[in-house]
Amino acid sequence: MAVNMAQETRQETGEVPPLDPARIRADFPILAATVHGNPLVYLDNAATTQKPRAVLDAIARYYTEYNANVHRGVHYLSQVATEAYDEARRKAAAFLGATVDCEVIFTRGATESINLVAHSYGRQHVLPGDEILITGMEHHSNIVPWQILCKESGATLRVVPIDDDGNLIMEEFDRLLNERTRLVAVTHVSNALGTVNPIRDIAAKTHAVGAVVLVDGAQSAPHMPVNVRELGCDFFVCSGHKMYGPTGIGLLYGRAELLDAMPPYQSGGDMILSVTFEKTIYGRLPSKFEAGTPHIEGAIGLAAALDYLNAQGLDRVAAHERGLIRYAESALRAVPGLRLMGAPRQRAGVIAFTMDAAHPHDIGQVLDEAGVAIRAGHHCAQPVMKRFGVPASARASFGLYNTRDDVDTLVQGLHEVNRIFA
Ligand code: C6P
Repeated sequence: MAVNMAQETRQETGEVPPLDPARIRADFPILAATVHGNPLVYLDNAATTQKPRAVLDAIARYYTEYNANVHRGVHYLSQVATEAYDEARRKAAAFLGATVDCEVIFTRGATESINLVAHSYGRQHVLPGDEILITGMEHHSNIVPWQILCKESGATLRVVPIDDDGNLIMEEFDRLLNERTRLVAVTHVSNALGTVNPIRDIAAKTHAVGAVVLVDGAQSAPHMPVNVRELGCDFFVCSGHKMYGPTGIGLLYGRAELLDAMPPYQSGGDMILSVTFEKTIYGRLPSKFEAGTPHIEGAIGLAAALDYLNAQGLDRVAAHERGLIRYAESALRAVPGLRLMGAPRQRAGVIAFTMDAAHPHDIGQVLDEAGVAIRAGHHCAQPVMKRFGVPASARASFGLYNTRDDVDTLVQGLHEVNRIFA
């Protein structure tokens, strides 16, 4: 309440103070941890984010105060749990800018959301001779489901290449998009490069040829305000655990008209209106796509995470992280023998690099000794590694609680890498 009043006053005066990472850090118990005797510096936020106390408390409250199954019981606890679960969907819909709540389906994460669209929309609409267009910077989760669909349907997978800076080559996108294209699947932000893609432009062009666009928002939703209607996308997917929420819960946004016409992805309890041995009538949205007991705790925890992000303000989160990334880019460029992977026109969340002196796994290990958590490897984006001619990269990824001190500790660790290996 206090936060909202303060925000309202600031909005009235037009003053938007920057995020205060020190205050934010106090909300995340794990950030007080030490690793190998050093304070934890957590720079692996693209893999998963840490959780604020508000999320941990919301989950504990569910289990200690109103644990029950949802949409099934007439008893008090079930009604309270159902209200909390439905409220979580309302919050998720508002967070993404959906027109109606039932356009948001709870899934296990971005991966399951993409699989749902590939299996349901894809099998219904993609025929032999059709094309699906993806990009050269997709995570495996936004490649493999389309590959499988193409194999099953006789469609062709086309790939928009990326340039040396890690930007999409839009002239190639224009060339590859055509009247055979049924669906464009594109990441909003690359998890391997940090590139922010021009989704509005891509969506407008995709619609002009009569196709639909799925946006993989796993790496954008935690870092910037997202509005699916402003982006103009037909489907949008993201993962709760990358947005300061629990693992095992994610979102699929789909335009109601599209979701309504799609067949179920999985079947079972809670997704039907009636069942006889002769015939089943499916339930309406969103239950048609949520067979079985859902991840109730996950939805409630995610709603708490969205409340937390909203209270900070996504604009302020984006501004804070932009500043941090600029600072990190110039600090990393000053490390001898270090090469940044790509220099995208617009970057969010992620900076990846290689070093002459050491393999990314060795870099990761030396940093770990210093308490610094980064990711080393192919980041489930092997085509990006191939494009840049490396087997792997080291990747620092940022969240709203990271500070310039974190970057300084990272850079110190990289000098140590040079001291040991160079
Ligand atoms: N990227 C990373 O370290 P899931 O696993 O379903 O929550 O998210 C999959 C996924 C989809 N798209 C993008 C752009 C992603 O970055 C990810 C997950 C993590 O980069 C784990 S591999």
